[in-house]
Amino acid sequence: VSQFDVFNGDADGICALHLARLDHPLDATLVTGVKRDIKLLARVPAASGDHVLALDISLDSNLEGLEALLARGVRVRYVDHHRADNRPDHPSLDTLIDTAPSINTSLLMHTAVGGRFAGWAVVGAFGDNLDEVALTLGGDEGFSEADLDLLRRLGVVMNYNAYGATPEDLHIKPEALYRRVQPFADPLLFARQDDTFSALEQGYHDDMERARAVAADQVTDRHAVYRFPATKWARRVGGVFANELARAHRARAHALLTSLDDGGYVVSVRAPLDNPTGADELCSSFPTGGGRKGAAGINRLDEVDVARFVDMLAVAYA
Ligand SMILES: [Mn+2]
Repeated sequence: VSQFDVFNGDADGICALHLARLDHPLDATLVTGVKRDIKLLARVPAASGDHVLALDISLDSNLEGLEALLARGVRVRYVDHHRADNRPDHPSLDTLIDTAPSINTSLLMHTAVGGRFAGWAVVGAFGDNLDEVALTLGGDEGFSEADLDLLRRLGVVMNYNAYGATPEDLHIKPEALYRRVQPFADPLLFARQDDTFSALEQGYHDDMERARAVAADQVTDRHAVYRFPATKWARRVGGVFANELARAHRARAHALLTSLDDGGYVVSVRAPLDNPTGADELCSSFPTGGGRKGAAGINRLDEVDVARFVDMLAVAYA
């Protein structure tokens, strides 16, 4: 029996996998990618009797790959917080899926492992901008304010590191980042002892400085739209910059359009933190869009559709 661990390359995906394997160590083949590279199940070469753990990747987006695995006799455990309207009813499929906006995959895994190694669940929650949940859980676990600040910084840079069009855009590829955290049951020790954290934080600050220098395309009390150039730094920092905007303007929806090399844009949408709904529906009305209620995206928006998208954003959050 072979084990395949399939996970989103962001903080949530890496922390969820890390919790699962700290709790139950197994030698697994890793399958992952950049944050937007979510159709991961289709490339899992599992055979009859093998086991797959799928973390933090939309079931709806992976339905074809999932059904192929189940048809081949593979057992699949699926833990996720993205919309899953087409969950197959199959005896070899075990799902733990919750789309509540205050839940993510590492928090689901936190519960699944009985609350062990909770620091990594706190990191995963901070990585998804779930600061209130992270502070509550971290406080209950006895972390000091200084510890929580370090866990927050770690979550932010692990999440930031997953953004890019391809793994070549990233400072460190998600599989390599997981291998770096793998020896550390305590995220505070990882942050203090492994130089990956300081390297990521330096890269993060350099990219954010470039992002903050960009003026908004359009801004009202209710929504704002930014356009970024087709550069590595823009592809890396866009998602985290959108989170920063969301925190700074809680009543406002934000859309960030990052230019693609061959024209068009990749789009990140953040619903207002005071009203964290509708981002998935807005993005899903475009062919390559999807995501969660509070944060969603479109993989390709053509220039000709930009005006229609901006109108829909304005209407959705009027
Ligand atoms: Mn996630």
